[in-house]
Amino acid sequence: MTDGFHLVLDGLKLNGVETLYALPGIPITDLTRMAQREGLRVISFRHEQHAGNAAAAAGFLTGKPGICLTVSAPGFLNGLTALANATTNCFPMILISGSSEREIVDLQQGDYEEMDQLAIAKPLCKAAFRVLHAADIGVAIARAIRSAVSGRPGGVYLDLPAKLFSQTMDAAAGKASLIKVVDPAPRQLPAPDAVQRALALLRGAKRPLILLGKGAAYARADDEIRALVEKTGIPYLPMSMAKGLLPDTHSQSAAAARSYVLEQADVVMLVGARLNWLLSHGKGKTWGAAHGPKQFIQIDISPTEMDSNVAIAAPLVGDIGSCVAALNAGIAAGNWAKPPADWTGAIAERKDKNQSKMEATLAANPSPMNFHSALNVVRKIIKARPDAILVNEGANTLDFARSIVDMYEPRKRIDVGTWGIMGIGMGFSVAAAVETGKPVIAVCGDSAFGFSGMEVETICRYKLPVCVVVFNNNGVYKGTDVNAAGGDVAPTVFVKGARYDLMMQAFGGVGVTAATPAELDAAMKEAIASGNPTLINAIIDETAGTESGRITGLNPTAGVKK
Ligand code: ADP
Ligand code: TZD
Repeated sequence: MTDGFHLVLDGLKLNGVETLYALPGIPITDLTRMAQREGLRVISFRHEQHAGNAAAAAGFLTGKPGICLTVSAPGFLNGLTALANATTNCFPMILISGSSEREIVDLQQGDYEEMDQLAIAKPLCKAAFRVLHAADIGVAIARAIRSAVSGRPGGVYLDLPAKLFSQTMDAAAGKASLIKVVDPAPRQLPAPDAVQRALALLRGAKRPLILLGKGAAYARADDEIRALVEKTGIPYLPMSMAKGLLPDTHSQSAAAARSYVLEQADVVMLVGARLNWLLSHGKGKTWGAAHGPKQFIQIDISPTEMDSNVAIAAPLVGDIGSCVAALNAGIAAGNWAKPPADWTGAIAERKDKNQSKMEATLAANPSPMNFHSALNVVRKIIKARPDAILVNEGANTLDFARSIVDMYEPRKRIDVGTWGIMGIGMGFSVAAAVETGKPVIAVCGDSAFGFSGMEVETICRYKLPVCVVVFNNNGVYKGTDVNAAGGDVAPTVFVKGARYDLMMQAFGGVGVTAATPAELDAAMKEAIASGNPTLINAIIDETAGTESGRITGLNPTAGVKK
């Protein structure tokens, strides 16, 4: 005989799942124990949101759905933020939650942790399934995996009521009921006429631009994308998580002339990037409305992404690997002329000017440190260890790191993503360490770090090579706000001079304070060389930075006297 517990584990193992990001409790405690016994790795967290974020990051980093396992109602809800965030970011993950008895939940008779979890999860993920019979577990796992990774990736919810786990069935029939998913993320070839339309538009461009998004990083078409950029000679801009797809030091990177190229380009090819708020919806001043209309080519696996904000003249629907390969074949077949020299020359000129300005700012050594002088250290550390993974959250800490810290390899930068969500820091760091075995550097604002700070215990418990650098400027954005009415401190201000380093020490990790770039450099080098869990409390000038970083204008009261 077999039972629900074993069928769940066997179904996951059959599909190559190796790690569960979990938090035990009724009714899944035994499932986590059995999982360990069956050879799965169980990474047990202190709060489900971080287990969920870890599963989401694992999904992005590996292309396979990361699995998060939680208890019912409150545990499920804690994991739900991560599931919704994964779906928003197009990361594949599966949230598996135990749930209470259907008969009692549906009659609202007040079961232990009663909640209609399936109904609540549905609008927040790509697909949601509930399993009532042990014989259906195999089908449910197969559908969950396929839903998470096929087409546009996203989050999937799997509801497993407590009673399911102890249901028994014949072992041979149970084994036969499991499904090994064949080709879970099938290639989707673009239509030949759509390829020709895109090529024609690109060929006629005077000021072309390629925009690489995190979909391009996720697609693992690194060589094809590099070939496309280099064969066409078109300047490109990476979105934050597409940094490193080509090294940021690449001569065709237009990142240091971002506003100029967005404003001036006449044909823009989006590769796995949406025209959402992060790209000013493709219109307005940022996009040089005054310089005439632009034409867009968009490569995306989701057909309904097209025309979401502006007209897409050449939609190219398919997986990025197949689409870019088709473009490369078309380019190789014809006589391809590089973009006009006045375009690339004008970009180079602006890049040089902006880069020299940046070098001068980075060279300054103010006391206390500011974002620039501290990030200059991180920049050099990543240059020396391009295989390290950079996790990044905060406001100013995020914006400045994105522009200052060059990335050299694909999928080495994971951050706040489409929602600009705080709290991904430690969950993402745990997954990055577990899934890749590489050193992880988490650069977090002090507010951002606070959302997941308790997971430093998890990092210590599993002895993960994570170096957390908390940019401590005493508050949300800055530490200088004053409550005009007196009394309590202002809502954005924290305890001054907080010792985040002691949090890591509390669990046996290394905790250090760094007040200068030299101290930060030494502490980071030591952390990476030793692989020991480390938290560096980097003291940053509390007057540095701006409210909300670069998106200060999104505050509804921007410009209003407060
Ligand atoms: P960014 O924030 O970096 O601009 P987005 O998350 O907005 O990126 O966009 C990612 C896009 O990539 C989504 O529209 C998604 O449908 C698409 N995408 C994800 N994976 C693939 C893939 N393998 N092939 C094609 N498109 C993909
Ligand atoms: N809650 C969640 C889940 N996500 C958010 N983005 C916010 C609140 C609002 N918020 C931001 O957008 S940035 C930020 C908050 C609270 C923190 C900024 O302070 P910090 O970073 O200390 O992390 P800097 O670098 O000092 O600006």
